[in-house]
Amino acid sequence: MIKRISILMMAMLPAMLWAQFAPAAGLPGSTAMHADSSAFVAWATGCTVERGLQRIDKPSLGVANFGEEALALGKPGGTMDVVSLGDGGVATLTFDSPICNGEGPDFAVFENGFANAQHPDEYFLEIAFVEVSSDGENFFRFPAVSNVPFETQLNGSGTIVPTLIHNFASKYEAFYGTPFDLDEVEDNELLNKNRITHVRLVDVVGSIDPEYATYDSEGHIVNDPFPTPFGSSGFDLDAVGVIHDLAHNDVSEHEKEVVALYPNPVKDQLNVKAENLQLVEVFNVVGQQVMTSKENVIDFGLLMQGVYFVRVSCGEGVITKRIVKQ
Ligand SMILES: [Ca+2]
Ligand SMILES: [Ca+2]
Ligand SMILES: [Ca+2]
Repeated sequence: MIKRISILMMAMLPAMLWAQFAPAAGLPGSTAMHADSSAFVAWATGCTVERGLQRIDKPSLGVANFGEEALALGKPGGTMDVVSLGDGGVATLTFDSPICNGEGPDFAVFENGFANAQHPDEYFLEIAFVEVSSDGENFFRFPAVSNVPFETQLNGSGTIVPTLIHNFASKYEAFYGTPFDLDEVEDNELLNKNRITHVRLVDVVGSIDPEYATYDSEGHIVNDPFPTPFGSSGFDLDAVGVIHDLAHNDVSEHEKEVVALYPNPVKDQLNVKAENLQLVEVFNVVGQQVMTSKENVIDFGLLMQGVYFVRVSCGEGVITKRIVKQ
């Protein structure tokens, strides 16, 4: 029995070494999300684009010029309803309600990829890095991986198998969004994953020439169709769909779990459990501040009996809870 298991393990080893990411829309295990999915609760309502060159090594050709910013707003419209970024171009999107980090993916990006008629498992995709910000100034990139070999340049009409790329937008054909889960972005004190106000897409140049190349999170050159010396050069943004936002989710319920005040009611010592505790303020029922502390234990012993509000400032934000003193 043990021998049979080890043979099975060895048979599986090559597949484990060659990381396979989710396959194309319609295949088992695909993460593609159709534009009509009921998971989408909102769409981007603002977009600004800084166009990149049509061909980064030939500035005289000028910048990409297909489409306009408004075409990235609202629901996906497909092939022609896009704004083209050009080599290294950047699109920054905003939303009516901030995106928050709910269960699973939190938003999805739509591009206008299409299948290769000769090789149906391959797609013409122009990919982009995805970054998020909760202040519009500090942006944090999803760790993206490309296992597309980079010894030979994919030419301007080169195609990619979606299983080779992860956390790039876009991985899927038109009308199928690539989902992004905020849990996959590294935590940073300058990023509040429950209040994402901006999503940014940065075109992958795609050249394997080290002078112009862009690199994935593992330091590998990202091989992407190049050159594309025409108006629709680079990533073609169709839409960004929101799955979790503050208008549809009560993140205060989530925040309550990460801050605990006990016992309640309290007689003398109130314990404060919170990540990165910064300040504890105690208010009476008429809103007067009666105590402040930076400690995890608050002495209620001298306070009169009654109801108090304890405001905790910590890494998760500011949370206020009602405490009864006996
Ligand atoms: Ca999430
Ligand atoms: Ca394009
Ligand atoms: Ca569009």
